[in-house]
Amino acid sequence: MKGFKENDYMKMIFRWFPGGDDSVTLEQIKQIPGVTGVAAMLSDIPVGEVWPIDRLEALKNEIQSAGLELEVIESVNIHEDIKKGLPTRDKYIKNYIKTIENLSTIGVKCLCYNFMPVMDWLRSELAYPLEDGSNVLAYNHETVLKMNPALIAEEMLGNSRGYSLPGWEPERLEAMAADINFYKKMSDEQYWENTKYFLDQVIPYAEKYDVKMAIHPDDPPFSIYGLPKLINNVENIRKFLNLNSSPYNGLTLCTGSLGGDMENDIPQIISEFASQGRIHFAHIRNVKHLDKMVFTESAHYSPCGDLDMYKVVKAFYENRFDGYIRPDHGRMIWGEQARPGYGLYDRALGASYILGLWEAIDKNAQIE
Ligand code: CS2
Ligand code: MN
Repeated sequence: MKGFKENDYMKMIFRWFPGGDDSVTLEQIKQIPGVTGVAAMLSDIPVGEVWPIDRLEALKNEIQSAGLELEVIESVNIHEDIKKGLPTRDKYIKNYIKTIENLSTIGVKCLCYNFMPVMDWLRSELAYPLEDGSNVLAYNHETVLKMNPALIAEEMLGNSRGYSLPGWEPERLEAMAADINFYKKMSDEQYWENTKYFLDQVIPYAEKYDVKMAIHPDDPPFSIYGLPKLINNVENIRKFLNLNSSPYNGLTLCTGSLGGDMENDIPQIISEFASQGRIHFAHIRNVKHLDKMVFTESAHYSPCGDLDMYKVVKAFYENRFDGYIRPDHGRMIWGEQARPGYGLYDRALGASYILGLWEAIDKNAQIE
């Protein structure tokens, strides 16, 4: 086995929001040991439009000036017409392909996206207090079902400490209630067909431009408001990857999203798909269940949550994972005022912890 120091396996990166929309700076990220790059996005480009090359170049230059690399784009969101399978989807798919070409031109090799209908991730609380005095994002299924879908956006944004929330674009929010009704009438199989249509159009270009597509799991990993779910358990992930068998049709393996369902065996899921070379990007975080479908996010350290982070990291290591890893959401600690889930301190602790596990597993492998 090759050594950790050669850094042939994974690259540790950190999510950063450009355009003054982050309390965390690139200079701070640069000081986290072992973090070499970022996952970023242009949040002001309306969903469905081509990401202009000059904007991407400027973003890359800004990141490189701070001594970091722009490794992953998280996310180029999918226009709702594509997910709905409307005739207008072809125009948006064409734009998506052009964006992939532009990403390739500036040297980005991995694109994270999701195919969740109507909304991106959802929580019932953005600042749930933990015993240690910190606060975290939390999910309670019953509370969510009682929330008025049309008002969710307002509630979420009202609690976001003034920051935009990734994946919650204003135009998407406006159409939310009507969209939910649309999907309620659509069969799951139709949704899978719409997904395959998108993949079959886009993946050949992802191959051509050498940009790996990495779909993010649905978060939470169970259906809400009658909306279809695709990426929430091992069977559905297999089904998704089989829709298009190219390795460019791959995953963002988010331990916390899949970990929302206590039935999911995360290390086993990682082993299955990493051994097939289908995981390109990993989000690592922990969750703590208070009940079935009721959980809080937690510190990364295994005893703080339900996931065994040693087993998680080992599953990546043993399958020679050579993609990107980032710590996912962290707690809000030490009085930090940042975007919910995306403070500096706890994510930096998470990155160091994951790197520590990786180093220990690697050094142990050398002497065996
Ligand atoms: C992220 C997602 O903040 C988060 O929960 O993990 O929003 C993720 O960026 C998207 O779902 C990927 O498209
Ligand atoms: Mn994630």
